[in-house]
Amino acid sequence: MNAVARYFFAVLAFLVSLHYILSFSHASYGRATSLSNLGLTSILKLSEPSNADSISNTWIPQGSTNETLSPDPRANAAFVILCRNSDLESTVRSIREIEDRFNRRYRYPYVLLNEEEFSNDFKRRISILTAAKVEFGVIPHDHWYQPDWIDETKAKESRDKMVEKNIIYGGSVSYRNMCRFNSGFFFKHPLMLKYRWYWRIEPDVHFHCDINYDPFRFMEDHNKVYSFTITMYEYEATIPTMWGHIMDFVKLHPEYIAENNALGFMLKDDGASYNLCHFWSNFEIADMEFWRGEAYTAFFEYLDAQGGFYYERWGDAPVHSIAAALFASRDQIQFFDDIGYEHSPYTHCPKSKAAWEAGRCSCDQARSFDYDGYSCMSKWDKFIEQ
Ligand SMILES: Nc1nc2c(ncn2[C@@H]2O[C@H](COP(=O)(O)OP(=O)(O)O)[C@@H](O)[C@H]2O)c(=O)[nH]1
Ligand SMILES: [Mg+2]
Repeated sequence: MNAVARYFFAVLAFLVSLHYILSFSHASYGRATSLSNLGLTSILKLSEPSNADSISNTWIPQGSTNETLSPDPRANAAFVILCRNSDLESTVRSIREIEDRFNRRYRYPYVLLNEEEFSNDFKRRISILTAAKVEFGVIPHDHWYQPDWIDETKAKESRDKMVEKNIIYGGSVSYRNMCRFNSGFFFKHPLMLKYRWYWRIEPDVHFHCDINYDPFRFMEDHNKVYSFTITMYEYEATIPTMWGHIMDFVKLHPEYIAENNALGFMLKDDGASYNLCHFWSNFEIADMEFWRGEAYTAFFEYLDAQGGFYYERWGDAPVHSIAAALFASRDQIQFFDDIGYEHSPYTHCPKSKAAWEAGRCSCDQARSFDYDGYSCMSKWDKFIEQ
C-alpha cells in the first residue's frame, strides 16, 4: 500500500470511529443520522423494531407514571368463558374484540371452562390472543351433569313435549346442564375461587365500543353487585312453575329480601305475578360474593331441589335476575349504557350520543334493541326513576 492509500484508510478509520463515538455519546447526533431519518428504512424495506405494541399493552395505573408504580388499582376480577372445543373460532373472535376494545390496556385474566378437556390446539390459539393470564379448567362432574335424583323418565317426557311445542333447546339435556351450571356452579369452580368479580363472555359476541374505563372498578367503587346491557321477556313455557317456587322461598326466608329491592321491575297484575322481564345473562359483570353468599346459596339450593332445571328448562338468566332483584337493592343493579354489546340477534348500542362518540362505536344507535317491543328497557327506565 502506498503512502496515499495508507493516509486515505487512516482518515476513513478515524471518521468511522468518530461517528460511532458520537452516536453512542450524543443521542441527538445518533437520531439525526439513523437509517430512518436518512429515509433509508422504507427504501431498504426495513421495519424499525417497533415498541408500539408493547407500549399500548403496557398497563399504566391511572394517576401514576412508569417510574412511580403504585399498587395495582385493578379489581380482583376475571373474564369467564364457558365453551366447547368446537367453539374455538367464535371464542377467538370474542376475545379479540374485548382485547381490542378494553382488555389490552388492563390485562384482566381469563378463565375458560368446559365439561371436557380443552385440546392443545384450542389452548394454543386462545393463549396467543392476549398478554393476560389465561387458565383452562375442566368442570367437576357433579357441577355439570344431570343429578341422579332427577327422574329421567319425567325429564324425558317434559323434553319431548317441549320439542313438540317447538320450544328452543326444548329437547337438549346439555343446554339444561349449561343453565344449571351457570346458575349455581361457575363461581365455585376452583379456578374462579380466587376472584371476586367476573365478566361473562360467550363465543361470537361483539363489543361495539371502546371501554375507556374499568367497569370492574366502577362496580366495586359504587357498591354494585350485578350489571346488564340488555333486558327482555323470558319464554314462559320454559319456566311455568318457577315463579311459584320463588314465592314459596320468599315466604320461607323473608329475612333475605333486600330493602329497596328491584322486584317491582318484575311484577305485573298489581304484584300478583311475574312479568317475565329478566337481564340477559350472556353479558354479566357481577360480584361472585353475591352468588356465594347465604341468601343466593339457599335460593339456588331450593330451586335446584325442585328439579325445574330438568323437568322444565329454567334458564340462568331468570334465576340470576330474580335473585338480583330480591337480594340486592335496586341501586346495586347497574345498566351499562356505554358498553355497546351484541349477542345475536340483539344489540345494545349506547343511547347517549356522548358515550357513542367517546366509545368510537361501530353499532347503529337507531337499531339498538333497548326500545324494541320485546325489550324490558322502558320498564326499567320507569322503575328506576320512581
Ligand atoms: N362447554 C360447554 N359449553 C356450552 C355447552 N352448551 C352451551 N355452552 C356455552 O354456554 C353458553 C350459552 O350457550 P349458547 O349456546 O350460546 O346459548 P344461548 O345464548 O342461550 O343461545 C355459551 O358460552 C356456550 O359456549 C356445552 O354443552 N358445553
Ligand atoms: Mg349464546
